[in-house]
Amino acid sequence: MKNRREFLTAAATLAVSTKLNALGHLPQIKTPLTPGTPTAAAKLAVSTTRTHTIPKNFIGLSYESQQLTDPHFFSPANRQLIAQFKALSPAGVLRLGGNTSDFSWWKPTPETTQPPRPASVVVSGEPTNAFAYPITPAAIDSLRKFLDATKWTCIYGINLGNNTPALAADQAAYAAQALGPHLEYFQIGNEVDDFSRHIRDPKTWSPQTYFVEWLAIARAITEKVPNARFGAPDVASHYEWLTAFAESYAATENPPKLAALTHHHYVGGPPSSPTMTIEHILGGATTDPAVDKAATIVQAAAAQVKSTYRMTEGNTCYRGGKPGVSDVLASALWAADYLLNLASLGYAGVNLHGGDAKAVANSLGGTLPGEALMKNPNEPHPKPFYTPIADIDGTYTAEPVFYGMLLAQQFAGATLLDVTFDTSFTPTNPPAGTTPVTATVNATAFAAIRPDGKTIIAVINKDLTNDLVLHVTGAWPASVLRLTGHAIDSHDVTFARATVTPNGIWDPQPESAVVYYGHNAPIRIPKGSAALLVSH
Ligand code: BDP
Repeated sequence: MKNRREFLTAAATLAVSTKLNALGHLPQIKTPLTPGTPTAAAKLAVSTTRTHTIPKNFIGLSYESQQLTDPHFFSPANRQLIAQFKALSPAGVLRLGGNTSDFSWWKPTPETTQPPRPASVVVSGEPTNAFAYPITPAAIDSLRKFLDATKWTCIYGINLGNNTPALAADQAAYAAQALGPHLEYFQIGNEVDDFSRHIRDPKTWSPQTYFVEWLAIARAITEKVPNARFGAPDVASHYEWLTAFAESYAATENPPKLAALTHHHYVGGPPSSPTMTIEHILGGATTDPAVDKAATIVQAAAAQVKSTYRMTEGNTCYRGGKPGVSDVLASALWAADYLLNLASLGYAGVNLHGGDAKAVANSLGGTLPGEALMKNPNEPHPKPFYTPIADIDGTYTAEPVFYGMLLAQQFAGATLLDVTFDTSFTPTNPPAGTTPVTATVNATAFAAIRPDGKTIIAVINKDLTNDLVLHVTGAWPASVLRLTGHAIDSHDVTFARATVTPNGIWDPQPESAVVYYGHNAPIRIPKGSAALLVSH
């Protein structure tokens, strides 16, 4: 009975996104097993030692604040978008921010006009002040109803680039009362470490001058909203600003309430960069060094100020993503791996960036540079290229990154278990039908115990050459969901229940949905795919 219920729940979750996929290839993608593919082995031991519990609201999306100029976007009428949010997580976090958040102005009444820019603002790079836009109470009221419908919460970005404490506090007060329990916290300023590139004088801009501005606005908001909490400093890549922020914060008497230290992460970019490739985002033999660097710095800073830490905006490739890299199976594997890695590093959550083509283009000065790299500009395409949910010809569609996030979402609320993962294991009797090779396979593994007592194991085979035969210590019956597609560079991706033969090899002809994993029944995970095992 239990098994059936579990199956139905998984099927229901997947059905929503499946139905909405405009390209209509889900859920059955036949096995990507190719006879003769080199097959390496890996051995996984899952310990009973529990590390920490992943928050239920770990998964999140990040959208440009400018999205609020259309009150119909985050609105109860946008049913398809609501369905996609719910399919991704029953309790996710929507972060509003991005470059455009520093170009908004608060328009409480129809008569209010755009205030003059403060004297400290020097607009030079992109986006320019031509992209300034008003935020109205109607947009925030509509957002509240969208959050009611999705049961998501919100991290609300406030303009630091072109704002005054008084106007910021008025907008925050409205947002706090309108969003009510859906408001997680405010963030003031987006990627403030890069302000010297476009909205502040590089000669004077520093973590210290930033903190003075941040504090003035955070205090003004706290005066009007006494329970207001903040995430900061939301830096792009200069992680030492996290340390500086924590130091200034710790030295401040009676500081505003801090909920989280926040930073961003894009694997690389821009789209025209020849190093922005599938091989690059999947990491080859080395992992992305910026991930560990950011984690080490943010963990120390968060310990100093006793806060959580969250990756509030990121994706594969900055400046809107790259076609053929950010919107294909490789990006789904990247998302699953990156998110589970951050979960194991103790992050409170992660928001991958996306949204509407126009809002993200505006965040970059009006265009998406990836458009010039599209092989066939007439084919329907997700834009921005990295977006988890795309508007394809008027239909909100789950994109590859979405499915990687959906795999990671299965760990939300679960408690991580220590794993030992040997990626250059030599089995004594490789399964029939494989072409064994000795190789270190580029794969990662994560395990957790869910509140219902079931063990889940994710194995992400990022290797582009070798299939992986997984040997798991112990032997339990389990169901398998797999994250796969026709090819590593194909747009069609699915995360669905897999069928396997009794000996654990993926079966192109659906027969059995249960695998007994363990030494005697290794599981084959084709190159460029991932598997999620759920114990019975
Ligand atoms: C970040 C910005 C965001 C952009 C994104 C990108 O915060 O507004 O859309 O990069 O370049 O730096 O894709």
